[in-house]
Amino acid sequence: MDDRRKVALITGVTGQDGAYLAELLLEKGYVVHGMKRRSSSFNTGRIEDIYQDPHEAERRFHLHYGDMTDATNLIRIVQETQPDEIYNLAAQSHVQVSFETPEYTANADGIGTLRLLEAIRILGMEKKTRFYQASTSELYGLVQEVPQRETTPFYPRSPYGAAKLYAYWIVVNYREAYGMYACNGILFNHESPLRGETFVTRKITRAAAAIKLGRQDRLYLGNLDAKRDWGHAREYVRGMWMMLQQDEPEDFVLATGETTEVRDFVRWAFEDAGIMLDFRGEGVDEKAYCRETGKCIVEVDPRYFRPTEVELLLGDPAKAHQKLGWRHETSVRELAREMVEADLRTMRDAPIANGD
Ligand code: NDP
Ligand code: GDR
Repeated sequence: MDDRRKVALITGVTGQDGAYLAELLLEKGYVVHGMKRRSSSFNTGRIEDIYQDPHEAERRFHLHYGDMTDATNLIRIVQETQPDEIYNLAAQSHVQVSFETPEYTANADGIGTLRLLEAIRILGMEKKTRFYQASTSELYGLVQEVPQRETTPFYPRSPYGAAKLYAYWIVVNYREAYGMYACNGILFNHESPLRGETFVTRKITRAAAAIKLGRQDRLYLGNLDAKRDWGHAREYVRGMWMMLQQDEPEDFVLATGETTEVRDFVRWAFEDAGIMLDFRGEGVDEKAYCRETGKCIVEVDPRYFRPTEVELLLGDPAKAHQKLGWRHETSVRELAREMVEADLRTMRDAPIANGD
């Protein structure tokens, strides 16, 4: 039975997108292999629902230990799993953290992508295996054109963006040099209740829930003026799969075509938690107060400012609409509500850990 099923390998399966993609591919009948890092504590919380006991006879979901910085182990995993499709989602994906760990970020996100492509080539699988690369709207960085589309020039503004720029071009090069079916999905920000706790949307929705439940007093944030094109992760992983089902490999932007200030996301998330906010002041002096109690709830802390910032992201998903038939469905307003409701539910049942 398994012989006729498609086989996928997902790096970064324990992350937000990895979890949604694994779920989607299992629904589609794939055998799914996921690569996870060894960690001193459990890091498989997001894939608990699809985890299958290794003793199950009809198992279609398998986990392998691996790391993007370890070439021999990538070669072994690709050889053992013989995937029809590889989704390279593994990355040190936090932009601000990349300023503190630039070399590691370049190694995992940039050279890691090369290692995986080389694994395919060394094993002679260029014609068998299709490759998806998790490229990013961070490539656009300093605004060159709005809205940003596949042809917009890149100008990355962080070690993360620069590492992903290398990955983008090495994917294009391997496609052209070796005829590989390899695609870049240039994805704008996508969020969900599974979003990492230190990305701004989830940091905000968790804080809104915690403050509502009386477990936290204040939320400290950085640049409230930044604008992002935020969509729902579940819908974006569907686009990744679609990119690998075309006749010819191409690069695609996935975005909603709408942009929102961080400040507005804060306002909506707190509103969904039942707290109306008034913003006063500007820049580092900006604060938000609870309309009902007059208490200061949100404060700007310059330690969250980035040495170089990406001020405005707004994507043009026209090519994905036309060629893939992909469209986003959830609005950013609905996304905020879903995330706050999920955080309220989880927090009512469990204690919270601090984090920034
Ligand atoms: P997450 O940070 O949630 O997940 C990243 C995954 O990569 C985790 O499984 C993580 O493992 C794994 N990972 C990190 N470093 C390594 C390494 N050295 N070796 C092996 N695995 C590693 O990211 P998302 O799911 O949000 O994003 C998926 C991909 O898409 C990333 O490449 C990201 O840069 C890119 N992207 C994301 C966008 C978004 O808005 N979410 C937009 C555009 C691109 P662990 O769980 O152990 O930390
Ligand atoms: P981003 O996401 O950098 O766009 O990268 P993030 O949510 O971290 O930041 C979005 C914007 O919010 C501003 N901001 C803050 N950000 C964080 N994390 N914490 C804060 O306290 C805070 N205050 C304001 C940021 O300055 C920024 O302007 C995400 C990641 O998923 C990348 O991997 C992916 O490639 C891009 O999205 C597309």
